[in-house]
Amino acid sequence: MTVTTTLGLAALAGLAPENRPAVRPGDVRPGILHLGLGAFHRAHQAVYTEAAVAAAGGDWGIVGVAPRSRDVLDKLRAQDRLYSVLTVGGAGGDHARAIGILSGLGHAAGDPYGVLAAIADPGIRIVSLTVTEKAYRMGPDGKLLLDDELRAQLTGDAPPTSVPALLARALLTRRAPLTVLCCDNLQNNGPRIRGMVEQALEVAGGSLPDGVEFPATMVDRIVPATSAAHVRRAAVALGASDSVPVVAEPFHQWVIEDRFPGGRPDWAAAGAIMTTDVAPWEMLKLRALNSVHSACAYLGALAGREMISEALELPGMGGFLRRFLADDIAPSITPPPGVTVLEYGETALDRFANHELGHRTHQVAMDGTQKLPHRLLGTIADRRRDGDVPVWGALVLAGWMRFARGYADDGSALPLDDPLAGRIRAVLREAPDTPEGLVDALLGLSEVFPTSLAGDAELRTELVRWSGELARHGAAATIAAAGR
Ligand code: CS2
Repeated sequence: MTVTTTLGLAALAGLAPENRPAVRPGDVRPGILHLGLGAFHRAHQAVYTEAAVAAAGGDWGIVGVAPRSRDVLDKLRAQDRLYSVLTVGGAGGDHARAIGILSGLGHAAGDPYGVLAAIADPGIRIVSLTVTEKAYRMGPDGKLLLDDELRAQLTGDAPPTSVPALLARALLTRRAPLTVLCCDNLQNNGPRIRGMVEQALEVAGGSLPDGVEFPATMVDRIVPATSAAHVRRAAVALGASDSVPVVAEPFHQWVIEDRFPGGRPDWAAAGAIMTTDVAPWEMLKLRALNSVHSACAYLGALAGREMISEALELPGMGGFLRRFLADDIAPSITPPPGVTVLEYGETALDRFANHELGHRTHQVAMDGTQKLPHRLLGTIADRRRDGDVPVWGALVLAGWMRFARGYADDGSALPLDDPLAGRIRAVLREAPDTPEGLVDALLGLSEVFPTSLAGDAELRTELVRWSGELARHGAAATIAAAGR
């Protein structure tokens, strides 16, 4: 099927009613500035916010700011700030809907002062973020990782293009009530970002003004990178070609701590859970979903599986992941009322099995040093505190360690896409290529492992044992045995 129309305001009237946006770009005045215009934001918070405004009104248009690349910005501009969300793997097949909640666009790398001016506008009452773990420039203890360049950005000697500098420089002058809403997969994300911003402000020569809140959130929707095939499918489902569609699973969830001094959209009207305590949700999601995702990614990539859904089909993978959930994860967390870890885990496994998503193991494997402390190391530390050896969690960690060597089991290269890739390569160059050498070298990364784990002899033994199994038998056979 050939689609001849291009998405834009002029194309909306020709779209099927169920594919049209719930609001038109420009009709809603901006109230939110969002840093991080990637696929996840566009398939999650933007969709919730559009539905909230359609249901309950309010000036809550989103000014979308791209931190680095301007590619998406230019394409969105050419489409009157419209894009579509293609939902795949649901009962009714592909479904695409245009989203019109973007009320403005900005570019942090190209025009950081424009972004500061936009945040200073009292009409903006929420600054939300999806910039991934590494952009916050925090160590595992939540301390700001200050280098000369970041210091110069904070003191005003260099343009504030990084996230800590944008937030700190904006808050030096911003007075009206404001909420900073972190929507990244960080443990205790709101308070953690607050601590980072306070440190950044101190370097910038200021302090946190009154009336700024940092609520915690739990965000959830699987949103893989959009492939060329997804672009073609989105055009067919939408009835117009879109150069920047995002693809997502049907499932979505958002739990938000309700502290918004400057007001907020009626997200509950769009299905979000507004609560006073996000922690049990956040813990559940990081530990029982994200860590299981990482397990599929590292062990699947080692076994040569390209997609998460294919990794899940490795013999024994399901059995192993269920043991990981039951033996290591469930005992270490208290889920929210009415939810069990095992049922939640089963739902996560069903979601990972969605073949239509085309979610690559290499994508989820990215940034392991930034992700694992939030999703896996807490489970391991809690089990060790209880005097237990988290056998399956150790296999996942050993999987990451072996992945970090840079080779799959068939000898093909694996990408080490991680801000600490240089450090990892350097320590591995010096280490003997043995299970002990690998484990000791990587446990020695103090940016990742707290001393309580790095110096834990029993944990080390377990990691060395699994590393040996992976080296001798490969990931596929190791998983087959673990899941039997
Ligand atoms: C994934 C997440 O890439 C990853 O690390 O585990 O992006 C995951 O898809 C989302 O958190 C699901 O909400």
